[in-house]
Amino acid sequence: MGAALVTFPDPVTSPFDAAEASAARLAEATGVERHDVAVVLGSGWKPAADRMGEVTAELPMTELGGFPEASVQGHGTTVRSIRNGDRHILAFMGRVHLYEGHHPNVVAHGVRTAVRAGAKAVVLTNAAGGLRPGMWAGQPVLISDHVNLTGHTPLLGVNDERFGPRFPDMSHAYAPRLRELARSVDPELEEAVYLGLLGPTYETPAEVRMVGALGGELVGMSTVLETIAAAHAGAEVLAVSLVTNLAAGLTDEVLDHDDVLAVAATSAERMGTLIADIVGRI
Ligand code: 8IG
Repeated sequence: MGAALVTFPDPVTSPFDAAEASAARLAEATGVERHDVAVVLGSGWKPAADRMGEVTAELPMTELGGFPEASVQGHGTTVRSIRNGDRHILAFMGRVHLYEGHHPNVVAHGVRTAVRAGAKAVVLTNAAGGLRPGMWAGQPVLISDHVNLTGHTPLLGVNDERFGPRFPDMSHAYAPRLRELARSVDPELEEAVYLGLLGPTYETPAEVRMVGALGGELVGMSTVLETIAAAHAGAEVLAVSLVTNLAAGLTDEVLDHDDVLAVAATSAERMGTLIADIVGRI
């Protein structure tokens, strides 16, 4: 008799089972039974992880199962378990994007794993283009709401009631309580509507005008699917964009990812403190 072939649940066909299995691996690998808060660190936000407490474990995301191989991701993204007082923070040191060719359920797998690992709050960070007059490169902005124009959703297919309802309410997707808490940490934080596109191109000038006409004040290529998955699963979401450029067409400058990263690097220190302070109070 051959041994039974044991396969890891597929986040595409069994997102709940995959998240449950990854959460179990996380508990085993970190020795932490439950994580209280999850943080997803996007471009330019990684230094924030160094300010959130004592790192008690760090492992490649691929070790949890359900995440794309490192070769596809380009570099080995890790996940950290961080102790802050009596809190356990789960920090993803990067994310998976739709434009890399991944299924929406793969994009949402980290957030779902965090929720199954116990996280009641999910903090999402990203770099984004800013459209609202007065926005400046290096400015952190709270996301108050979103427009999902990616054309995708992590809720496609048969709904798994173990996560949440078929038709989740999204009127408070970005938790008012957490936004208030963030503004109590930094009263100068502005709020804006984030419009999510597939990418990977930045917008043409006509597309920037479209984004503005549709109510977008920030534009980017991430976050919206993770917010949908977290809200569906009943977690509170806080999301912060670092404005790294004025959206194309609003300036004469050509958008370059290196410029985006340079702005992020300049702001890293401040963003780290901001997120650490917020996470410490959630
Ligand atoms: I950073 O201007 C960053 N990410 N779609 N547009 C889109 N994504 C972005 C932008 C931008 N800047």
